Amino acid sequence: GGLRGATVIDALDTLYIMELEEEFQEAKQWVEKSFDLNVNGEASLFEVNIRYIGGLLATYYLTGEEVFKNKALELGEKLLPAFNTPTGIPRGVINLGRQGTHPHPQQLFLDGMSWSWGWASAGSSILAEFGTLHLEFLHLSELSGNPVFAEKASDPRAGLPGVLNRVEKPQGLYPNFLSPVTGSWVQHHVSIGGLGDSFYEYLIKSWLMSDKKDSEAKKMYDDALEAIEKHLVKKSAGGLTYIAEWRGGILDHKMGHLACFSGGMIALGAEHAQEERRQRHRELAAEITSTCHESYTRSDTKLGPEAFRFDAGSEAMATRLSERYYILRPEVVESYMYLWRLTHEPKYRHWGWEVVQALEKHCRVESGFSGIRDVYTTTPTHDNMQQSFFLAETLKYLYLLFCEDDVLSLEDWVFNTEAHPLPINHTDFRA
Ligand code: DMJ
Repeated sequence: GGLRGATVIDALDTLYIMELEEEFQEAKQWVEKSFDLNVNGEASLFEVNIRYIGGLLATYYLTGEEVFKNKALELGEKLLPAFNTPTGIPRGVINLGRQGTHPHPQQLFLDGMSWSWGWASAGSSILAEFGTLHLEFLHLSELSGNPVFAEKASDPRAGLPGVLNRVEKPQGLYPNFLSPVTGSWVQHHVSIGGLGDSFYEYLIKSWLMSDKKDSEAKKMYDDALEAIEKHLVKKSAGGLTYIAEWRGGILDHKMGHLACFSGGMIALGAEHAQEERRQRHRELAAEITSTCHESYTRSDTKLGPEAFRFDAGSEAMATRLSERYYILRPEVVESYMYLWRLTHEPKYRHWGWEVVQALEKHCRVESGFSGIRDVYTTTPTHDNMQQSFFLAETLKYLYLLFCEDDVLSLEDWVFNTEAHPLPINHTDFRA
């Protein structure tokens, strides 16, 4: 169910940046003529925001063409009912079509237009979902002149509810599940990978996008990173630095592929850290990126698994059959791109090139690229799926890794969590 055309919209800015004019025009025509926003069915607030709104906004800023702005604003308005909760923390799922009906009537906390994921504990909202709205929503306010978007995205931390600042954080860490009704944590699972990841990313990027004015976001980022360093950053017996997950006080010595974005984020944050942290964070970013590179080089395909572990004698390798797949994810090359731009150490380009070759060798199929089911075999089978983030992120970050620094300069742009560039904001739209 839900919106169609994720690949077309996620790829728009990549096509534009790569100067693929014909393909871009074809995609634009699809947006003009065939993109239907009134679909009845389940849509993820988070995915609609990062892939569709992010993609449309970035394309608007790059091209100045009104159609992209208008569609982004229209979609943004359709997401607003999800924020209708006692705490202002939005629910994860929304129906963009007919109001008052939904496909899963048995689901909890239904209010007719939005509801919580069936799989998330007790009707909770997810940190990486409600914490990944700020960049796009501030731009929606700026472009529409309507502050409602900025207010909604800011409420969890800054606005009247301010739940995130009030709620007690175990050891300063942010668990991944929060009740949008009571504003308390529903489970004590902390992760810088899936379910947590882009919450941290949007704190530092909100501050950067506000032209360094959103000091609250910066402080939350600094404090969160301090807690992560203290409680989750570990070194393996073989000398590899990694970020573990935390389950109610017990460490799970596992890093998801998703967590590999953190090398880039920490490197970006380090440039703006206080003197005493700067060098330490630069080193941490380089070490994590190197560990993620190890997860690639230790496989037969030279592509990394969905998750790798540091237990039972294992180092940066998947130990479970269910974690051996690679679905064209971008996080490792994303970190290479940031580390290259910030250090200009040639190894990051070499590592990126290894990925290009591995993708060509193992993932290229007749009609595009496909994920693979097992990175630890030289003859992997394909999963016959090309995720939309492959065009939005993986290929864009690889392209930027080999461009000059002034192509989407980090001085002028922040990338949303789906790699859609948004301009650094010089106005005052912060709630
Ligand atoms: C992307 O949709 C985004 O980067 C998101 O933040 C996490 N997962 C995928 C890519 O792996």
